[in-house]
Amino acid sequence: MNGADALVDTLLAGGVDVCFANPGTSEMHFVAALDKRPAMRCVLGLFEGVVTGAADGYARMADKPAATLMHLGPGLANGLANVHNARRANSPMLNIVGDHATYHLAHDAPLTSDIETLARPMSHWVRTTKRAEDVSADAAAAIAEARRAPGRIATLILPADAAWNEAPSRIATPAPPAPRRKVDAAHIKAAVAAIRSGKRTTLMLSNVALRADALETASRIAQATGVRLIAQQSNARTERGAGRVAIERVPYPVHQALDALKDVEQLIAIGAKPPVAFFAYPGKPSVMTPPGCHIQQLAEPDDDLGHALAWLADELGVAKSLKPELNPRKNLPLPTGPLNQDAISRAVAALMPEHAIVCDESVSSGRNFFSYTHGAAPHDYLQLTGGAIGLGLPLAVGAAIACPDRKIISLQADGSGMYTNQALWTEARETLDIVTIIFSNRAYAILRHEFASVGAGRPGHNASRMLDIDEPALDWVKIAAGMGVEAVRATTAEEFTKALQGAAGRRGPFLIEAVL
Ligand SMILES: Cc1ncc(C[n+]2csc(CCOP(=O)(O)OP(=O)(O)O)c2C)c(N)n1
Ligand SMILES: [Mg+2]
Repeated sequence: MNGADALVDTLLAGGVDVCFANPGTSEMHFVAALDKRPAMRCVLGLFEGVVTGAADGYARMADKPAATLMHLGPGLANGLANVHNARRANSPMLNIVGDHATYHLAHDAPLTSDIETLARPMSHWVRTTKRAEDVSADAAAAIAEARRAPGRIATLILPADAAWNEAPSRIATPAPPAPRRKVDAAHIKAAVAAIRSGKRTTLMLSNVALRADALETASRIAQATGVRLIAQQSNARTERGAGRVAIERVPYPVHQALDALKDVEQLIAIGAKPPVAFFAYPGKPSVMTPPGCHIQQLAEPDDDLGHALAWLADELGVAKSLKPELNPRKNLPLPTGPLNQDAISRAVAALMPEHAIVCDESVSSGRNFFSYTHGAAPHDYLQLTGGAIGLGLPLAVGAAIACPDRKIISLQADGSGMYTNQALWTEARETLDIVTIIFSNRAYAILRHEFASVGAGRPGHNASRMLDIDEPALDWVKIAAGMGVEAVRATTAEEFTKALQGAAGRRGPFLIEAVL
C-alpha cells in the first residue's frame, strides 16, 4: 500500500468514484493505483479545461464531487478557467494535482512552479501532502471540504514521493457533509414584514432554490402574496419545462436588466446574489436594482433554501391547499424557413426528450431559448456561471457521465466551442449521449455589441480581425469527424429539424453545425 493507493481508497470510501484526468510522469503511481481499482471510472480529457469543466458538469448533476487529476502547475493552470466557473456555480470539486517528489524541488527542474499559489484564487481549500502517511487523512479532509454546502473547490497537491512511499493501510473516512444551515428566524420575520408591507417585492432565487420542489413553494408564495419571482442571471442548474414553475432570469444586457427590475421596491435574495451588471459600461450603473430599492439577503447559497422557502410560506399563512402554478405541456410547432436562433430554440423546444439536460453556452444566440421552452418536456438547464468561455462542451461531458440515461443537449456558440473542443473526443471515446448544436455565426458576435456598448465606436480593420472568426470558416463537421463524432451541417430550419429528430431518436454523440 503506497500513498497513491491510500488516496484512491479514500476517494472511493468517500463516494468519489469518477476521476476526470490528464496525467503526467509525476502522477504515474496515482495512475497505477487507479488502475488497480475498477470501481473508479477514469475519464481522459485531452486538455485540462475539459477535465475541470467535466468535473463541474458532473457535480451539478450528481450533487457530489468528482476528482480531477492534473499535472503540476502548468496542468492546473490549463484547467483553471473552468475551476473558476465551477467555483461560481458552487460545484463541489476535488482537484488532485501532482508535483515533483519533495526532494526534487530543490533542483528546480523544468516543470517546477508554485502550485499552491496557482491554485489558491480558484480554490476554497488548498493543501500539499508531503508524506505518504498523511495522504489518506488529507484526502478525507479534501473530500469533506469539497462537500461542504453549497459545494466548494478543494485542491490537494500530491508530490510524487508521497504517492510512491509506503503508507499505512488504515483508510480515513471523510466527515459526512453537515446539513445545510437553517436561516435565522429574524430573517424570516423581516421577509414576512417586507412582503406584508404592500411594497412591490421580488424574490430573487438561485442555487438549489431553482430545483423543482423549492420553486413550487416559491410559486405558492407568489400566488398568495403577489410577490414576483426572478432567477439570478446565470445559475448552475434550473429544473424547468412542463409541469414545473416558470421563472425568468435577470437579462444580461444592462438596459434590459434595469428595465426588468425598474419597479422593484424590495428585493429578497434567496441563495442568490443581488443583481449587478456583468461589466461596467461608461455612464451606466453597476447595480441593477433601482436606487432606494431595499435588498434583504434572506438566505445565503449554503443555507437550506427549500426549508427557508417552506418556512416563509408558513409564516405568511400560505394555505397548504394552494397549488403552485405549473407550466402546461405545449404542443410546439416545428420551425420552417431560414435558420436562425429562434428557429433553433423552437426546434429544440419541440423535440427535446423527457428529462433532457441542456448545457447552454450559446452566448448571444440562445438569449430567447428560455422563453420558448417553458412548455417543453421537463429538463434541467445548466449555464455558464463564471463568464469564462470554454465550459459548454466539457460541461456536457460531465453531465452525461453523471446521468447516463438522460439525453444531453449542448447549445454551443462557435467561438466558445473552440476553447475546449477536445471534449468531443471524450464524448466519442465514452459514447456519451450528447447532441451538440453549434451556433455557427462565425463571429465573436457578442463582442461586436460590447464594442459599441462600452463606447468604443465602430470596429475598424484591426478590431474586426479580433471579432470575426470567418476567415477561414471553421468546419465543425470535419472537426467533429476528426474526433470521432458524427456530424451534419444545417442551413435551413427544415434541415436542422431533420438532423435534430435523427439525433433525438438515437443514442451516442452527434453534432449539428447550424450555420446562421
Ligand atoms: C476565458 C475567456 N476568454 C475570453 C472571453 C471574452 N469573450 C466573451 S464572449 C467571447 C466570444 C464569444 O463568441 P462565441 O462563443 O462565438 O459567441 P457569440 O458571441 O458569437 O454568440 C469572448 C472571446 C471570455 N469571456 N472568457
Ligand atoms: Mg459566434
